[in-house]
Amino acid sequence: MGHDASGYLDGVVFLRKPISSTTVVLVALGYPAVLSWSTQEPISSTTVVLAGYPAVLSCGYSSEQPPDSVDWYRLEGLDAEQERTHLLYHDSNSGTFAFGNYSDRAEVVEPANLKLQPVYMSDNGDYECEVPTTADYDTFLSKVRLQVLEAPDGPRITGYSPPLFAGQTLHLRCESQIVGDVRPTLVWYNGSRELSRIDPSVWQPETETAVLNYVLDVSKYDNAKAYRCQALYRGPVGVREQKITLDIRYAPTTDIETPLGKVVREGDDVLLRCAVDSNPPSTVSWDRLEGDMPANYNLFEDGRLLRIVKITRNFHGTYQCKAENDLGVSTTSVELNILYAPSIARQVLDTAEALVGENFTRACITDGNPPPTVRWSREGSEEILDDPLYFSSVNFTDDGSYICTARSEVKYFPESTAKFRLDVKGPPQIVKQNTIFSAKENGSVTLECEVESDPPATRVAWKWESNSIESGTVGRYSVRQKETPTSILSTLTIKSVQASDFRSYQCLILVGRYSVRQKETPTSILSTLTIKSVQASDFRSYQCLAVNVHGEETQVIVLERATAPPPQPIPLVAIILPVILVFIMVILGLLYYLRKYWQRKLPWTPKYLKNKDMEMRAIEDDYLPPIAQDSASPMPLLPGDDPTNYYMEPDLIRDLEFPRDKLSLERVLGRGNFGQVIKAKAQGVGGADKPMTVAVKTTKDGSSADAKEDLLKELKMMKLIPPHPNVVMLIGYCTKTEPVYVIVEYCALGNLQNFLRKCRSKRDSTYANIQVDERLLTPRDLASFIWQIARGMAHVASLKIVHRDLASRNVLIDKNKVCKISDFGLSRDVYDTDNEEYEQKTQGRLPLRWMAPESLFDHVYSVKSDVWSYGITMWEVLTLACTPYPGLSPPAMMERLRNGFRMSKPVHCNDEVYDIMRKCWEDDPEDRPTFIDLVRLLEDVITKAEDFIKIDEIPAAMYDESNSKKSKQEKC
Ligand code: ACK
Repeated sequence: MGHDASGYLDGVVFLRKPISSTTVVLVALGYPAVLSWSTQEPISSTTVVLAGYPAVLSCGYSSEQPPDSVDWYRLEGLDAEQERTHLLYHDSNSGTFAFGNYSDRAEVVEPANLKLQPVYMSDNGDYECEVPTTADYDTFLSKVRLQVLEAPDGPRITGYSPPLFAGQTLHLRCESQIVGDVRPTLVWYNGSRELSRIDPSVWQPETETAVLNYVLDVSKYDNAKAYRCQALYRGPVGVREQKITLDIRYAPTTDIETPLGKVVREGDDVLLRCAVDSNPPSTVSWDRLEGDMPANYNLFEDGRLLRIVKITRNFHGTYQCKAENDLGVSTTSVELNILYAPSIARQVLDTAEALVGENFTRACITDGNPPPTVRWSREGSEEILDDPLYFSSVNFTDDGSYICTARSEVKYFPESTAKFRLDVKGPPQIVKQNTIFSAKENGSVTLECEVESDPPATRVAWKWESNSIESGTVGRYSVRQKETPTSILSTLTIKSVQASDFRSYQCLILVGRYSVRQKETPTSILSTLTIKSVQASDFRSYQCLAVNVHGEETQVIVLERATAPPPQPIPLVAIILPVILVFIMVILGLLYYLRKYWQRKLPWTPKYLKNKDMEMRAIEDDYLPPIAQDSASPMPLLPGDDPTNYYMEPDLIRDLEFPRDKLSLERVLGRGNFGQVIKAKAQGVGGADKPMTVAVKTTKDGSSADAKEDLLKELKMMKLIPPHPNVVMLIGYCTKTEPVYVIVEYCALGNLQNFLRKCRSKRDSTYANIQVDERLLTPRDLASFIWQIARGMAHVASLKIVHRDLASRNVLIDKNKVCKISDFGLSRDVYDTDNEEYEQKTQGRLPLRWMAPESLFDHVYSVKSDVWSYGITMWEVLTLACTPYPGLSPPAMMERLRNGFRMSKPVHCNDEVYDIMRKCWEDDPEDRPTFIDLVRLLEDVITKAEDFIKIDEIPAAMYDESNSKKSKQEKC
């Protein structure tokens, strides 16, 4: 048995199994195949084909002529004769007629074969064809079998059984059927990315299954990823694939997203999203590490989105999200920064009371995020003050309102301000007005003392000797107190004025943006002491004493005898007296000039001064009280300085010995070689309850007996001087035991020379701006200083005392800028070691630059030589304490002086003032004015004090700080 293989063998042909030894099965994939026919065999051929493919059943008929008709039958069983169904009839002329479910898929292909397209599994079975032959009228019959196979299923993936855990290795296997020669290409994909492939050529003919493995180390990133295996079959089976999606389990990881930011303003909403990555999904929870969660929060997206509505500052802090699944827990936190506008604590606004001299601090307590910068200012002043506000020693001038401003670096936050009042309380203040009153004997006078006090003074009294009157009349004396009504200053401050604020107001306590502050001005009391029928003993000093809960204040008020109007000259006296006077003066003048002439013939040399006799003389002349002893003395009475014009107060020559244990020494104010000045408190001065601040002059430990002697000499001098506002007042002394103490009134601003020099360094650009202790030093002050010095000296001169060391360093100045002549008869080298003004030419020191020519060359001292020194002191005041004769050495200065040289006019003072100075420097002492003349001349100047100093012309170098580093000799 053979077979005809001349049919269509294009494509893949596979042999499943032989039906019999004579059967050849040919299947053309997609193409018809013709099988040969053997009449003796019931089944001539079997056609095997995959379902869905076309199949051609070969009739086996062959002839040169195509048959006229062909019939095909489906055989239900082997006994085909009885059980066959007409499937198709083909007539070459009239066409093909197919029946049943073959009607649209069956056709006859030349010569008589049957083509079914496609074949179904139900087509499985036997078929018969019948072709009538015209030649022998016979019929050609042939049986064929059709075997329909299922198409391959496509690939199958094994090796994957979820769940997997990150870190495991996965062995994937893909296998797909090989059906005959229908062999697939296998390919692994991850998404669209090809991972590996295998070609059909590798499979052996007998292999039934194609296989391709893929090994993978899984991580959490592979979760939910699709892995595909494709089997690519040629022909109608085409591409088959299977896909797996990996399910990888892993513990959560978290992150927090802040869509509205981590830095928010108070009142804003906050959104925090907890981004969780986990498999299986986690449960999410939120927490605030610093405490409770805000009340007004909501959760969305299964708890992952946290929304806080209108957050407030107290809910700043760390927010934590926590995610948890079976495999673990993860937390992440975020710091929420809530910005808010600056505000100031209420207590900053509280009014404060401070006592004079106390320390005072007020911190501006603020709140705000970011923390605001804080600064203080005083109401009405531009000056910026530090926080905390601090006064080391509160003064009445510190009384006022202070404003704290808190400003945020965040520009859109408004600044916040708070104002408080500092109410300074303290002992009463005696408002300095007139401290010298004058009256005529038998007349009446009213002394005034004005007291300002906060809190009000509880007592204002007048004291002298053993008298003390608060009010009422005692004999010729009556005291009255007049209180000026207390006014209340009420201010209303409105912040951020708005349109609605433009309206009328009542003085009420208001609320909200409005604040009311009230300040009571200190009570003012004018206390007067009226003395009727003034008697000689009334010309003395009185104390005005004011007391409140914080302390007391005393003011010494002096009643002077009024200068009597010049007596009406009797005509005879008017003629004779001048003649006698002129005669006496001519004689005296002649004697004076003769003496001077001879003395000037002796040249001055340092050698001369070294002469022992001269040394002794210098010391004596310099330090012994130069009271006129006889008519030959070169110290004439001052014309106008009437010796009866002072009243030696009995008190003062009385014993002023002071109990040493009532003195408590505080600190040294200044020291010299032999002596020192100490600030002290004296208890019980003038019967006062409160201690009084005083200055105590004493010798230093180990100083010589001479030093003590000098101090006692000065004391002796001071005991002779009744109180005068412009002369430093002797308060008492301790002489019974060592060391000797001389107690004098305390002058808070120190000596005038130091005071003026201090003013220079504080000078801004003009005199008007010179500041000392926050007080302005004005041209009027300078005028007042020289006037006061003249007054003090007039008092001294009236006592026929020659000072002999008048200079700005020997003038003290009290807290009210009252000048006081000091240093009477005390050796000048005792308190001022470095003082170059005393040229050390002898054992003592001489104030050469202040000395008049007659004192320098003839060692003659008089009130008029004090007038010379006064002229030099005036020059000092007007130059803010330059050293006289700047740039000249002492010998050069003396040589020039001998030749008539005088210091030139300081550029910034006017001619009128310079004229006064020059008058003091007249060669002839008699040509110099008296101190009383000087007081009057200066009074004229004071009335036009603004012209006194030409402010703009002050040489800047004079006040240069570097100048203060020069030696005193070089100053100016
Ligand atoms: O300029 P001062 O502080 O004032 O330095 C000197 C220092 O002592 C040496 O003389 C000061 N001084 C002298 N007497 C008094 C006084 N009565 N009150 C205050 N300070 C005084 C002077």
